[in-house]
Amino acid sequence: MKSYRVAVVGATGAVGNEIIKTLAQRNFPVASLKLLASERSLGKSFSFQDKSVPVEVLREDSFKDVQIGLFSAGGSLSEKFAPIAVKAGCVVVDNTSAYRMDPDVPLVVPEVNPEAIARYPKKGIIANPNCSTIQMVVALKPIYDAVGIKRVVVSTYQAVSGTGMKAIEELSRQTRALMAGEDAVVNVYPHRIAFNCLPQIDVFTENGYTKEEMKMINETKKIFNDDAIAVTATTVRVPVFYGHSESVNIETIKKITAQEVKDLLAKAPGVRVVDDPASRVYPLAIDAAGQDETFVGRIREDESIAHGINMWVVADNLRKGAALNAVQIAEILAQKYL
Ligand code: NAP
Ligand code: 12T
Repeated sequence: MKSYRVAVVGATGAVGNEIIKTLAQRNFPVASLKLLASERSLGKSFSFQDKSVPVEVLREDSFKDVQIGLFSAGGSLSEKFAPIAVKAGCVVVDNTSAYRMDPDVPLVVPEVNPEAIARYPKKGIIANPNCSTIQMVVALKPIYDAVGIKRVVVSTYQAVSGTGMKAIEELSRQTRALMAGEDAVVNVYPHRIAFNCLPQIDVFTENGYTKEEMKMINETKKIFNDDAIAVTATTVRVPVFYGHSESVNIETIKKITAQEVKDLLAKAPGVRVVDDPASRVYPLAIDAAGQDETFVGRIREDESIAHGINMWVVADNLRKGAALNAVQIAEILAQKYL
């Protein structure tokens, strides 16, 4: 079996850390692993395949001899270093929003549009979608194929780990402070996140939506290669550490019953139906954390319209929402193209 020289850019971050774990858990054929971060991380190391791998500082010459680069160190670093890596002969799987809407860069969720990977040679970059988009389209795909989708209305309940290590620390520090009767210090988010819900993820755009909401709208159309799907989104940060939850309302083109949706999703790749209201069983963020699947429950007909379905979709935002999806892309790349 062939094996590959891999680099993880942003290795010390919430996503990078999960990428290292995912490569090991899935036995990705790694010939050599290079871990890259900022100067702040010099001296750190991670264990991989029973060896300790030191973190190196990301530099322009970091990509000599690297075949696959998994990037999650922020958009501006991807803008600068992805083209440098490609020039050195590396294929980049980018987790940031920098290239997602570039028409020459495939935006891929393996359960939905794996065929798009074939277009990677144009720029040498494959984009990983936003975490909230990924889990939604995994759950929409079987319905889209069966009866068509006219419109989606989604509201999200997003975990702080999506923002990175500093936000995980902020929620725990604020919670501990408030429980001890002290004041909560606000650094990462515009307002206190402990015991609160923030209807703002990322910055606002001119139309009054946030960037996170516009990512869900635009990325969904690109992944399905269908500009006719109407999507509207409200994205909300909640005081949860791991796992994004979503209320998804779907207007289908042809009629489909709730039972038919359950049957379709039960055999869909990457999906687990968790839906037994009589026993109070439905997907929960605390159960999805650390898992690979996208969990779907509360599947029911929207009785306010002729062709409507409601469902509740939960996944681990750092796994299927980021690291796992990126490693799955790398697996297809390795098996079919490298
Ligand atoms: P994080 O925990 O804050 O980690 C950031 C990582 O980037 C760290 O490894 C950090 O290294 C590194 N970094 C920062 N500045 C650097 C520099 N100048 N040179 C080299 N490395 C640098 O954030 P995260 O949650 O892992 O997210 C990282 C990025 O991934 C985000 O900006 C976002 O674009 C993307 N992301 C995508 C999804 C998705 O939806 N698919 C989800 C979450 C995040 P140090 O430890 O040395 O500072
Ligand atoms: N602001 O990759 O804060 O576009 O949860 C992912 C997660 C941006 C992204 C977050 C964000 C992205 C967040």
